[in-house]
Amino acid sequence: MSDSYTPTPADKFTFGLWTVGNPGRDPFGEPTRQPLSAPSIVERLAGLGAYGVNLHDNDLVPIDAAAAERDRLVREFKQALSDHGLVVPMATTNLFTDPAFKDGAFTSADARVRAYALHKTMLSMDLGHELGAQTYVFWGGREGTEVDAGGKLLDALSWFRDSLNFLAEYSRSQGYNYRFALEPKPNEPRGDIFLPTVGSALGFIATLDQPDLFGLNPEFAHETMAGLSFPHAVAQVIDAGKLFHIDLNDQKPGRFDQDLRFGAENLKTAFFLVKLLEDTGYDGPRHFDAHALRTEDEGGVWAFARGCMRTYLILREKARQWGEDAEIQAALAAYRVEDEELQGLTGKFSPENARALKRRSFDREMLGRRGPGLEQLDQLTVELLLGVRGGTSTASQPETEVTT
Ligand code: GLT
Ligand code: MN
Ligand code: MN
Repeated sequence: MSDSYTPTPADKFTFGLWTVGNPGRDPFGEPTRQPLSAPSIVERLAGLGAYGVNLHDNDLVPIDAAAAERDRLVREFKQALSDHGLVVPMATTNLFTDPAFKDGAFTSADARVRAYALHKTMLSMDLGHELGAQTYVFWGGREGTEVDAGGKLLDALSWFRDSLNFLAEYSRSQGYNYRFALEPKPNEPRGDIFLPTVGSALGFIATLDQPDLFGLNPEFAHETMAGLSFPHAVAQVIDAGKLFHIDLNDQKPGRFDQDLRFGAENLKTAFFLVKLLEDTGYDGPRHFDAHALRTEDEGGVWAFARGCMRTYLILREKARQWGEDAEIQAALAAYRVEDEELQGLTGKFSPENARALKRRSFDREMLGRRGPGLEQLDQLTVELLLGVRGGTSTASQPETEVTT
């Protein structure tokens, strides 16, 4: 069945091979689903209206594959992409599964591991480029510690910086011209991961040799795990001109990284996120870094994938209705008090503006008394989301006559 919430490639929805391909393993239990081959994932995602598929090197090519095996897997994957019209907008390196990386990759205290991490990442960047990827993600899952007795906190930041500078130069020297996106996460699998939040990553980028090549890949679940608001984090990333990619999913605060179906848990937050992305004209991929519940069989996996995309499209439509809802817009206009003269004085410093402001008297009590109407504005938003306002309201539909 197709309706106006059926995705098309123009919506730019992407999934990782590791997301729909997640077999349902967790730290306490074995996989509950059969592995899916990369070409079969491409075929199914295309059938659902996705735009692209992303991958780690080892999602496609096992870490110990011989050259002939690698070439066959890459060839078959490329064939599936061209048969089904899917693209690979983003690639990344698995620097977390192999035991060699148990105490970090770029930030390992062992110089041999740091060198191996660079070696593996360059080969993975070669693969990503061969597949057409333009964004390269760094999720430093193992870059962190459980104990700080090793005394490497400052060294780790410096090793991390050297590695990113090295790889940015490698990209340039090869003509790959990747844009790099750092993905912060506060913890898991490490007790504490370096660059734990969006704010930390933004601060770190400013210390790199070529900061313009680096941006963010913020993830809904990761900021939520840190007890932070994802729309607030994304707004700061947009303000900095650094939204290079985005990982959409959902999460209960205070839990392990759940990677739930987009919109499964925090619908209102998801709504304001979609509204932010759409209002600000984000035109990159909407990547769902989530996976089906471990309870599900393969049918559940495709229901999950379809659900992520449908919820995004439904929220996008809700955001449009919100912008056209007269009562909501009136409440919004009342909330945001304009004062041309004062805005003229505060917008930019000049000695005259400063003098005029200092001379000015303010009715402080009146300012404190004013109720800005946020309860009403938020309730209108909730009612719109619940479908009792505007086009979806049954109350506003004319009654149909029942003939017997
Ligand atoms: C891993 C992690 C994700 C990252 C992926 C990219 S791998 O699944 O939980 O948040 O985006 O390396
Ligand atoms: Mn996650
Ligand atoms: Mn992610």
